[in-house]
Amino acid sequence: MQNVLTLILAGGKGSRLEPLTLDRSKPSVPFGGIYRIIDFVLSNCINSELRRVLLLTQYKAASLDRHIHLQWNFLCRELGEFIEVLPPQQRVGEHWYRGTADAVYQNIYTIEQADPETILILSGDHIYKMDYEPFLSDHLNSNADCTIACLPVQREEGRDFGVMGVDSESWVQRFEEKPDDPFPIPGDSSRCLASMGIYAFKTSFLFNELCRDAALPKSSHDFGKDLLPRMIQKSQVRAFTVKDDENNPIYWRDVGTIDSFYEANMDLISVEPKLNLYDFSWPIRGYNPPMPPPKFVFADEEATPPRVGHAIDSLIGPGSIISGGKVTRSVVSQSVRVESYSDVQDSILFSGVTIGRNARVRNAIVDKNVQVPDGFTIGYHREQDLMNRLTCTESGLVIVPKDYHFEV
Ligand code: ADQ
Ligand code: ADP
Repeated sequence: MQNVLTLILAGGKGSRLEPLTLDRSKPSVPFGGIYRIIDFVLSNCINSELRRVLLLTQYKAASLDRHIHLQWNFLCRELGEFIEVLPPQQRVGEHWYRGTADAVYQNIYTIEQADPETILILSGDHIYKMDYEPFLSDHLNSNADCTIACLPVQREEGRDFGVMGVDSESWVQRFEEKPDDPFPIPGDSSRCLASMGIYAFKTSFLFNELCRDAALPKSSHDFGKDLLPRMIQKSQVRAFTVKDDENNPIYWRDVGTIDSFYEANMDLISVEPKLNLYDFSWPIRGYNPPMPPPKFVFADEEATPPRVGHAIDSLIGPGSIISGGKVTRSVVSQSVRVESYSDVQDSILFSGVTIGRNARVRNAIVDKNVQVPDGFTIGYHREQDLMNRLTCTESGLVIVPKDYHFEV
């Protein structure tokens, strides 16, 4: 792992996650109560003993930058360990990053300084737990120029990914980025092999490919669209199917839409979640503020009217107080207040949210610092939610943007 430099592509706009990404990039969107999306890939790196990490940012990076400086500042530079944010510096050309390959190309001098033998490229947008060691070992042992991590997915889902065809020894024969009609895995007509956007490269090979691509005027300078399809023509590109300890494909989600973001959060509160945060052998590091444990007060079902200060089937973050209100099947961040006689169901509340007395909230994602006024409802009357100019999805979710003020 000493000779590996990890680059995390963290510049994605995440427009399909708006309004959650109006102020922040997709990797810094809060997730699962105390985490940001980026915390999953960074935790995977630390747990896999990868301690030389550069994050390539671009779009609205202030929130991500602050998060990294506050929460991921424990590595020791003197020992050659770092997690460092590289904002676009326009050092190689006069433009911002074009595609993902261009983001790497523009930082080629910084990468050279670390002098790695292998470059691991990851995406900052995904929710998953993965030990990168078996993947990197396969890459080194097979002497591949490039190895792509992949998972079998349903064929229709393949339209959102790079899809690969491999021979019996896992060498890639074919690669198409987001094909209209993804080609199946031989012998398994319902599924195809999707790229996870995780690549291991021999450094010298990657540098050559990046320099060649940079000179091509028609290239969009993207790994999936340009470099990988070109590379498989003449190089040794390998596919590695990622499996868990029981030899099953791992849980991995690109939470690219509001619906997939919501579902991945809701998975966490199921009794047997697909992504288990309570597996202490693979800790996910989140925001760890000096805050007291969550508190639940005023639970009196005998009172008239009954007061029910409790939460069930939910995650509740530190510093939150459920004070006479009821929270069901919800993910609640830190420093949230749920006041008396209120009712929160099937919702995600980001930090600093207050749910006023007698308010009712369901099927909602409420972004930071929103005060839901006393007696207000969200998720019950679509017309009222639309009138308040909240985002309403076809699936019935309502999103309240950060710092939104309700007119009362
Ligand atoms: P997409 O996810 O569609 O497909 P893209 O939107 O380019 O590809 O994002 C890849 C990663 O790069 C994300 O983490 C994003 O945040 C980041 N990123 C995007 N543009 C960037 C830029 N200019 N600078 C820095 N970072 C940037 C890719 C592959 C597919 C593969 C899927 C898996 O192209 O082949 O199947 O990922 O999700
Ligand atoms: P966002 O809306 O994405 O939270 P911020 O810039 O407010 O954007 O927060 C980005 C990062 O800074 C997060 O990691 C958050 O935990 C941290 N942060 C924000 N405000 C504070 C604060 N007052 N004290 C400590 N950390 C903070």
